[in-house]
Amino acid sequence: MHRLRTTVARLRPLTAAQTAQTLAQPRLLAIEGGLRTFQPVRRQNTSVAAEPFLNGTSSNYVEEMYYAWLENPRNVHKSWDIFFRNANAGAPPGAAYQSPPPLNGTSQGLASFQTLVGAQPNVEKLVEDHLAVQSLIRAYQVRGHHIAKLDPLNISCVDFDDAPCTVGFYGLAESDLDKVFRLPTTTFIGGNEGALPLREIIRRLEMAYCQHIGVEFMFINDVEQCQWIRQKFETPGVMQFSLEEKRTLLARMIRSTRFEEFLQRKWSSEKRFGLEGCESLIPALKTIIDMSSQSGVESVIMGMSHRGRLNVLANVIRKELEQIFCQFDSKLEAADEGSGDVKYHLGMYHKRMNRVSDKLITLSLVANPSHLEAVDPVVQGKTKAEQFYCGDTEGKRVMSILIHGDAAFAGQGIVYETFHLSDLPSYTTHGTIHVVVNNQIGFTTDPRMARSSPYPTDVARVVNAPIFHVNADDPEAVMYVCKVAAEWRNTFHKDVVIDLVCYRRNGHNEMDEPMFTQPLMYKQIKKQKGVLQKFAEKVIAEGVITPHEYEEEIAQYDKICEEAHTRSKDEKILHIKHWLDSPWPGFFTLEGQPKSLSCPSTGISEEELGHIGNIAASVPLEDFTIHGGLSRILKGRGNMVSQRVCDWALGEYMAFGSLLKDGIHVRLSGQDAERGTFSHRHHVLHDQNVDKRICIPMNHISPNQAPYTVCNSSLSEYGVLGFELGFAMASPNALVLWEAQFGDFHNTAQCIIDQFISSGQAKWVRQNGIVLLLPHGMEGMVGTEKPDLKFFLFPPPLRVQSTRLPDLRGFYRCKLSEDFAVRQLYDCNWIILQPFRKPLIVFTPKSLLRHPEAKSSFDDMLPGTHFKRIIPDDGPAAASPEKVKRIIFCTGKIYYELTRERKNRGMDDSVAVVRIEQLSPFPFDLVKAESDRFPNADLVWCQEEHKNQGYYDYVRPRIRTTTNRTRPVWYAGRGPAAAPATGNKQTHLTELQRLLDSAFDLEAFSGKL
Ligand SMILES: Cc1ncc(C[n+]2csc(CCOP(=O)(O)OP(=O)(O)O)c2C)c(N)n1
Repeated sequence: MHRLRTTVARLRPLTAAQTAQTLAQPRLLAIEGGLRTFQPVRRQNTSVAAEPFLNGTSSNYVEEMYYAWLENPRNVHKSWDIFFRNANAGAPPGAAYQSPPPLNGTSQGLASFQTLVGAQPNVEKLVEDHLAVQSLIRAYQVRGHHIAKLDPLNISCVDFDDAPCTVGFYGLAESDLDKVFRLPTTTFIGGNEGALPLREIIRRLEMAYCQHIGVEFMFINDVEQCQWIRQKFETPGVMQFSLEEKRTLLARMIRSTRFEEFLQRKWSSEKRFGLEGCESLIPALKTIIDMSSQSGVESVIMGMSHRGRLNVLANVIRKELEQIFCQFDSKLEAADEGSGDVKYHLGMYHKRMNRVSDKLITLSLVANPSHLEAVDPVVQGKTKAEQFYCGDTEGKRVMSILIHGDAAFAGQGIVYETFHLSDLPSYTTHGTIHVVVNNQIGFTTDPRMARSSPYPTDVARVVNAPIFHVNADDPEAVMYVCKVAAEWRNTFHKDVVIDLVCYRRNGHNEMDEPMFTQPLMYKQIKKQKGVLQKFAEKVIAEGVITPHEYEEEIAQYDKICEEAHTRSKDEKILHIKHWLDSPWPGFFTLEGQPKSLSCPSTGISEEELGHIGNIAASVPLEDFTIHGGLSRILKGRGNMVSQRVCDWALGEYMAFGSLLKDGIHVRLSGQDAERGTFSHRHHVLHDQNVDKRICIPMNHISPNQAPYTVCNSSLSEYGVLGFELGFAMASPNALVLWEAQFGDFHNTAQCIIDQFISSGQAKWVRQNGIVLLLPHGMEGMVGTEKPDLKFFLFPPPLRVQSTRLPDLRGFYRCKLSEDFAVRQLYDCNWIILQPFRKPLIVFTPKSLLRHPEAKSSFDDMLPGTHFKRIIPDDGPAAASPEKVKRIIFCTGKIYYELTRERKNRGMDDSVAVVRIEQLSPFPFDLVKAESDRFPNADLVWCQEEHKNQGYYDYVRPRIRTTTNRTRPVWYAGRGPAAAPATGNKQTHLTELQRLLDSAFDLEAFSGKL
């Protein structure tokens, strides 16, 4: 009884508010294979409120009874039979049931009671007892995990329930334990039995919910899914394994454990972030992969941090051991250029036979930076892309697994952002399996200081993902939850979390002393028997394997490691490119070289321009009513096409449309990207009369075109940019663009820019052609933040070589080699021999979207044309260059202010304005040509951004280099400031006028050297 008392005390029923909420929702009830919907209001004619025993908590139970009675009146107790008969016969509210008379006498009600239902036992008590049992079952389902034995150390200090409650909560007593109770359809503990004694009910619930597995799922608002999970964990005897399965499990535990031991023996003073304390991660992942492969998955993409990564590479992905071991040799020479990365960050890709399913499977582990969890959205994007390219619209062939640390999972906001992508149509990967290595510590910080939620996994509840907590010291329980998780994903294609509750046997890394900060925890850990040893003892006792066989298995794996270690000594060169997570077959020559070093013309034919332009100006669907304002916009586009000019929006159409026509997939994603934040794009048209009917004209360009994906994203930068970067990683033959709402918001995704976009190639020899569209420009009207991108926040590698002309062929001889620009792109990051995919960051316009002069002629887009790295002055200044007194170099929208001011001042022939369109790599060759063209001019850089926030510090040394530092480069612009812009329109205009004044004052800089 004591057990019952404590258990029941901790399993409190729902609060009244929770109950009311539950009842307010229509629910599905599974009935003999079919589904039927019912409303919370009973079908009986009798009013619920009028029945004295029917309250919020009882209505579930009554519904159960009612449906059972509908199937067969004999299914329920006689008292219920009479009650439902009376109710269905139209007994008035309150009359279908009446309390039995008090024992000590008669009452007026007795006569009518007997008339209605005949002589009854104590029906009220009966109902209450059944309700109590029902509540108890539900309480186990909801909160059984609170009392499950999840912590191998038994030190968890999570206090789930401090409210006072007693066994009386359910009205159950010891004397009820042997009474038989009918089981509701919301439990599977009965197996084939419909009723059980209370004692057995509790025993089975304890077995299902309170052993080494804690199942958190009752928050899921889908009855079918809850029933599915109940069945998986409640059905008696469901967790059983064949001899073969146990042997495989043991073999995997041996590999996992002995691998770490081997590394420790050989390199005891090297950091490896070992898995000791959570060795069951390896069989866990392998079980998920086996199950998924059996159900048709062909590619698994994984992301994880440092903990156990080498072990995963060795024993899950099966990277050759010698390749791993040789990474410990610090004298090994790198064959590839770039910085390389530490061994526990590198990625991997491997195709192999899965022995359980007998099917081929590709496993990849995405390279990642130190920044915990940053890789999560990248993995999701890559997974989505692979699904997209193989036409896997339901996630049946490609899936992702994300492995997390407990502290990082709870602490890093990117985890939440990634979860919120999980069910969005253009971002879903149709279910991710998350595995948390919950070693109950983050570096030196205890969970009670590291999170406010009881579990590190609570973040997953926002997307209704079931969470399976499991004691990682029980490999069988781990294997079982992994099987269920894989089945869950395969059935519902939704995220699921496995929380491996474990410990960390060593410090954060092998050099750290954990006793400084967690003395008691580590005293306990020192006493803790290793999980392999415990499991081996168990299976030997069960007769699954003999001690001799066990020893042999260990010796065999140790030998494999030793032999690989010997081979690793022969490795003389470290090839980072052997650690690629996303190879691009066909993109390289067989030697891994770029197929071509020339950049073809990006121009397209007049006919194609006209065709795409007309699509952009039309609604290609019949009977589709667009908004009147949009009709005007489309008409305007039509006019531009007939005048052979493009504004930015039409230019975008030409670029995307021509690629699509050539079979290249284009994907544009970002907040409000479909319409465009500034209402210029309108790539998705909405029928004004039919709800959710849309038209994407870009998908009507040609019958054989590639599909165009344009999608509004969740309001996230870090998550969505990471996702698109991952998408772009999967294939070089696609244009993947991410657009920030306003350019300055990119800095909430700075980690992706710094850790992946800027340095990914140098660290991981991995190319990526992601394009960032960042609306930028100081308009003086939308507050202090919106206008400004801080140029200095962008890829530092692209900002090198400021004082030295790049040593590229021909340049020193001042002969402009044709492929200078292409070579220069290759050379960023100094990785010359890679194929040509570079991230592109475009500072896109805002007010220029509608500026009448910001248009380009079709002539600039015809075959033979290229992107212009600079746009020279072609006005009166260019006609007589020797008369020009000043060259103003600039970039972006200030050009239009400058030319307007120049005209107003009548200085068209004395001042040349040169636009630098490609800031990085810096177009030294073309800038040099311009400064040479105007030999008598002084050189000025003009920018609208504040001095410390724009480009001046970047361009000045470079422009000076083009003149061999013989000519100074003056500055015309705002002074330094902390905020990106003033919030005051008038101040903005005054600042602007001041900078224009100095730009055109030909005396402004004289004598200032
Ligand atoms: C974004 C980020 N912040 C801080 C760190 C430094 N750091 C490295 S590991 C670690 C603790 C991680 O704890 P947990 O997620 O529980 O994983 P564990 O190391 O325990 O396996 C910290 C704080 C980091 N790598 N990344």
